[in-house]
Amino acid sequence: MTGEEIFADTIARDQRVEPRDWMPDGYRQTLIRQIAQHAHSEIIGMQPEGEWITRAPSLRRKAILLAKVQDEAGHGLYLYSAAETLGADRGDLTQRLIEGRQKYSSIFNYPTLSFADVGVIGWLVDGAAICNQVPLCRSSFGPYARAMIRICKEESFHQRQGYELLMTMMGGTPEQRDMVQDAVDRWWWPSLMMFGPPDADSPNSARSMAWKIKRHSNDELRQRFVDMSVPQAEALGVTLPDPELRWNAEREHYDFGTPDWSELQRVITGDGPLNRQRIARRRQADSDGAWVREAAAAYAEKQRSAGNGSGR
Ligand code: BYC
Repeated sequence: MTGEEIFADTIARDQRVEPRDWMPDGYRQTLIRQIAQHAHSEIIGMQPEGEWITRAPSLRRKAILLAKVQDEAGHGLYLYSAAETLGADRGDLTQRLIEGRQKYSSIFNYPTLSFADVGVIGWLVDGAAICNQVPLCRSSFGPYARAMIRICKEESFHQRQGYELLMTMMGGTPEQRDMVQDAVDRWWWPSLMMFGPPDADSPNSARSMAWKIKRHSNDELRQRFVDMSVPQAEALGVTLPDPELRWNAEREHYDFGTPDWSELQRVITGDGPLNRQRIARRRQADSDGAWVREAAAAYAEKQRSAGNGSGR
């Protein structure tokens, strides 16, 4: 069989494509685009919650938040490593991010105004991420699928810590309950936008699904997220800010309103509330860390030449 036939057969039999296997260039480029965007999202996603580490209300909350934000850095590293198996260069991907040539999730361009936002990010943003990412554990590209298994385990812990934080606040003072409702009002619609544009306007979905990189369309996953979130909101005692939200017995799903798609377009093309600040911070971190990368590369080089010198 030719490489092309082996690839088609691997996809048809639901097996994994591995880095050394032949793959169509479009498949490789789609994966690099999606995995890099995903990795950038994890790294930029450290900023909104990271801003609250020094202002966490207790030592326990600070320790939990530190661990969570550190996990996001780890997710970024697994994903950049998966992209490297496709021939991408990590430094080049970072450059593309800070020059605005590659995207990261729209959700991280909104401000975190109170500590309730930390809980709502855990509940809704990590919840949306889980909905989107659990099917990616069965993605056709081996290194991506394997990275997602580990990431999903950690995301599920993140979601629980968010929900537990919100439960605690909802059992507190009226002001605390108002903070939670205000955070839900601000994050609900942007969370729905995390799944991408509606299927009719999603240029990449059909191709990605045929290659089994994506297993479900953007709208299918958005519906799954709404269905999952409504009972959780009821248990928490908050109102989701959508007057059109109601159970549809015929469809056996919740009907819901239409997100403002023009807002998603603005945010993913660099004009959201905090895009400039997020990228400026990332650019600063990249230049602050340059000496560490240089020192690590010089050390690796020295080890290599010492190894060569001793005949190993
Ligand atoms: N934000 O054809 P479409 C996390 C772009 S991090 C920005 O539907 P596709 C977490 C899309 O890239 C969560 N851009 O695309 C971290 C494409 O533009 P390009 C991140 C978006 O790829 C810290 C164009 O719009 N998760 O979990 O088939 C703390 C057309 O879209 C967005 C992932 O990245 C958006 N919302 O589907 C807490 C998951 N939506 O690239 C949590 C992996 C669309 O052609 N990624 N675009 O210039 C995916 O599943 C898919 O890439 C998407 C989009 C569903 C996002």
